[in-house]
Amino acid sequence: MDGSVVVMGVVNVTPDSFSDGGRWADTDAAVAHGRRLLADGADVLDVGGESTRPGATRPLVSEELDRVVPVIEALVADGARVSVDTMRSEVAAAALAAGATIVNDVSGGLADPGVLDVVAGAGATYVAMHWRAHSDRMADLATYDAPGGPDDVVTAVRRELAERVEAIRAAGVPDEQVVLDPGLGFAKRGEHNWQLLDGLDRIADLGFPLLVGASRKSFLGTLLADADGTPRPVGEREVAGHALTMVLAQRGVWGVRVHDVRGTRDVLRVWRRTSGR
Ligand code: PMM
Repeated sequence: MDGSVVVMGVVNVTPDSFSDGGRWADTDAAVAHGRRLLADGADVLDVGGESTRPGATRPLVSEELDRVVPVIEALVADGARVSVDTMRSEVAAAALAAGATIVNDVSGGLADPGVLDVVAGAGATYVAMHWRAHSDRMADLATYDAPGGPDDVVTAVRRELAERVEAIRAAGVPDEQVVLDPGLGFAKRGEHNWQLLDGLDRIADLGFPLLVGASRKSFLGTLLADADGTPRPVGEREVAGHALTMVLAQRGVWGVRVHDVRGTRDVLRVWRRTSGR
């Protein structure tokens, strides 16, 4: 770690992830990618077998298990700290049995409340992300008041995450094991993501560490659009993501979920060297 920002490197084992085009779709390639991220200095490898891109179809439970379990086993054997990016209790349980220690649930327990019982039973760390619906419906639910309104995106996300915290506590997961995530891009339009980043302090005052995943997301592509409005392609958003990592480190986030671990490490070294940490 640099200073105290956890770098979570993304290992998508999906044929259709928007950000890496499914290049790591088979086990060996995903393990090799995870090893590279580990060598680059990832603190945690986040292994996921379900794409959440808009319009993606959900894999069968058996497909998701086949994708993530062998990758987790191999990376844990290498000494990696592994999280599993899943909304399913069966997958969370199998991943924890395979040696993962963190469950990263983009639905915060809404898609399958059984995830919370699995996490409580295993004593795992739980990342609860703000989410409203699966990707086929989430764009319709990106409805919030304008900033400053009674139900602006910061107020709504804060309230809905607080409700998740109540469910997490009710399942018996101790507060010390919980990390919250505002869920950039999930039932949020571009402007909502920027408003959330502006209002991150109000999410942080719920009292939990925050993880933020901005890496390669489309709101960065829109920010960097050409003069004719063409968004910057996914592979050319890295510098903007790194700039955001610097800002997030300054704001005291617990961790960042990123694709380019090496570049993120560089950013955090500069930040640490200049921030007196
Ligand atoms: N974003 C994606 C997937 N999983 N998990 C957390 N906790 N936070 C995120 O912002 C998040 C996530 C989608 O991005 P990807 O397709 O690049 O993995």
